[in-house]
Amino acid sequence: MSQMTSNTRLLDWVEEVRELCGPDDVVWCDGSQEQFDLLADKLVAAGTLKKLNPAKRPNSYWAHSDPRDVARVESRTYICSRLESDAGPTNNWRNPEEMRKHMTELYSGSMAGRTLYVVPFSMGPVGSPFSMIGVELTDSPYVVLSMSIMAAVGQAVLDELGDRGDFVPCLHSVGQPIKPGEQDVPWPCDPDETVIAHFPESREIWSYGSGYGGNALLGKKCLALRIASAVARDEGWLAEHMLILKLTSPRGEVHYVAGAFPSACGKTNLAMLVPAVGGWKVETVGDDIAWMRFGEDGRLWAVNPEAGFFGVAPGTSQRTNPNALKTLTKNVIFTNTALTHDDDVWWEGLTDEVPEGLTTWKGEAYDPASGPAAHPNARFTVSAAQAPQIAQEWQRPEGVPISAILFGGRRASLIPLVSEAHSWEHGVFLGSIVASETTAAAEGSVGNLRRDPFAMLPFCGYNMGDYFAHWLATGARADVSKLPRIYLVNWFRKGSDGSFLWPGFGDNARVLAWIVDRLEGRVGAVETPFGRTPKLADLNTDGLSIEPSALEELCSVDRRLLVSECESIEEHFSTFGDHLPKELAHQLDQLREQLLEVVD
Ligand code: SAT
Ligand code: MN
Repeated sequence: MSQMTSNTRLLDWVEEVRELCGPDDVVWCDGSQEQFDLLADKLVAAGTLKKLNPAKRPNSYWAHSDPRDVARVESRTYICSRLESDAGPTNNWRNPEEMRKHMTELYSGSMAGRTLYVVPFSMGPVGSPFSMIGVELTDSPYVVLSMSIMAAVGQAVLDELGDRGDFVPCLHSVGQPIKPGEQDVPWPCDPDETVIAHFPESREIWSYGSGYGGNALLGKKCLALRIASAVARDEGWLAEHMLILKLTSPRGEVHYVAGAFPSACGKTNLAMLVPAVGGWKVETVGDDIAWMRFGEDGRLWAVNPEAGFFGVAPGTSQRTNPNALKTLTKNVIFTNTALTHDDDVWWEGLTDEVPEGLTTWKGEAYDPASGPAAHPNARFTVSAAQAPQIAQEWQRPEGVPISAILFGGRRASLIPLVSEAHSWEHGVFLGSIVASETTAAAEGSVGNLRRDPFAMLPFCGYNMGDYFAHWLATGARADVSKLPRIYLVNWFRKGSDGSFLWPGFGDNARVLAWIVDRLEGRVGAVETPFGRTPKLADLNTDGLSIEPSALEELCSVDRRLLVSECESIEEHFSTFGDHLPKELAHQLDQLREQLLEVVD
């Protein structure tokens, strides 16, 4: 297909990349179903995709990657700002000119024997003033298909771009040119040379060597978080790694809630939650990214810039996330799950029994002795529009007004089930100290805590100390009475016997219900060092078998454990040097004062 735009910046850039990378031909993606199906057929013929059993899962495909290319590679992800201090202590930094030189060498001839696809995409609905347009040039048809699910792509985006419109150039090559006479492999990649580079000042993304997920679908983490966070800082809004859900109470009150959780804390499950308490309804607006800005009414409005879900399959089941299973019945690309004998997919946790005759994500006959059947980071890629629980307003250009923001981590001790921040500033402090334990930490042990502020550690496109300051400034210029309230939540608290105190999943709706009661001014609270926690009688426990002592423990803060927590926070804060806002140091001082009270 020939070009479908007269945007000269785009045309010049495509030509420049064609000369550099040397593909055999150039194909423009129009976003049509015909083109999608043609590419899928081509990938089936090449062995990259397998068509799943249409009687079981219509129009769905299974891919299994090179075993060396299975996840994002943070160690090879760079923020290439002019100044190293603008990337900050949590990012890898390279001088932009040096990086361009290095990657230009990598890209030279890298698409030989392949097709260069031009994928115009819009993060956010086409035409919304809040959307951002990108164009991904890629030599991976798998990426084209995935991008077509995760974003609006094609001619409508080019029409919106027009002759002079601006876009974020996103260059991607799997980095495995096909030499004359050579056979292609099903999953080309170049793991030894993989680089994912972001140029926040010129708003460009260059990715080389990986075909997987966040390394290759450049609209997602690269554009909608790393580049967008830098743009948001400059323009006075927030680009966040947050779900957005719509909550309706039995009284018909509607509240929209945003939430940031590090990976493996059940963010997708929460976004798609089926409440265990009668009369409550949760609908999904987004499961991964929220762009938030103040509306004319002074409230904070959030948009989900994505059009699909790129979720982790293992652990997804009828018990943990029935809505996800309903969403995955057709039109899905699965990557690195296991394959059943009758060409359907399976993963650990989907059923208690392991089906006979499985093929593993590596394409081998399943043998329990040689690891899981599905890769732990196996993914599904599916359009959000076909989710039964999608909120009708999920693509509203102006977004939804946020009432509450949740920050959560996986903490076996200390952090209560839920606590409400005293103020925006206190809430920013709580967001800045979000942490997750990689294993069940011994009481008081903080050795295996990973701080993941705002769940943005791998996704903040600039100095994270400055990012904290940006959050503080955002609150400071708002009408306080209209700001969302901020909550710290922890579904993972353990009792002395090492078992979870809280059932989680659908029962997390009980915590959401308490938050709504707080927002509506119906209930009081108890002061703790981390903010206000529920009076136990105010938590809806109908139908829940939980000991009162367990509830009490869940909502309590063991002040003795605060000693090591404060030390750990101090160490975490010290990494930001003079980029740490003084307000956060002050908040830590206030937390320390709680210690003095204990000693007294
Ligand atoms: O691969 S992605 O970055 O899109 C998903 C994730 O790792 O969180
Ligand atoms: Mn994510």
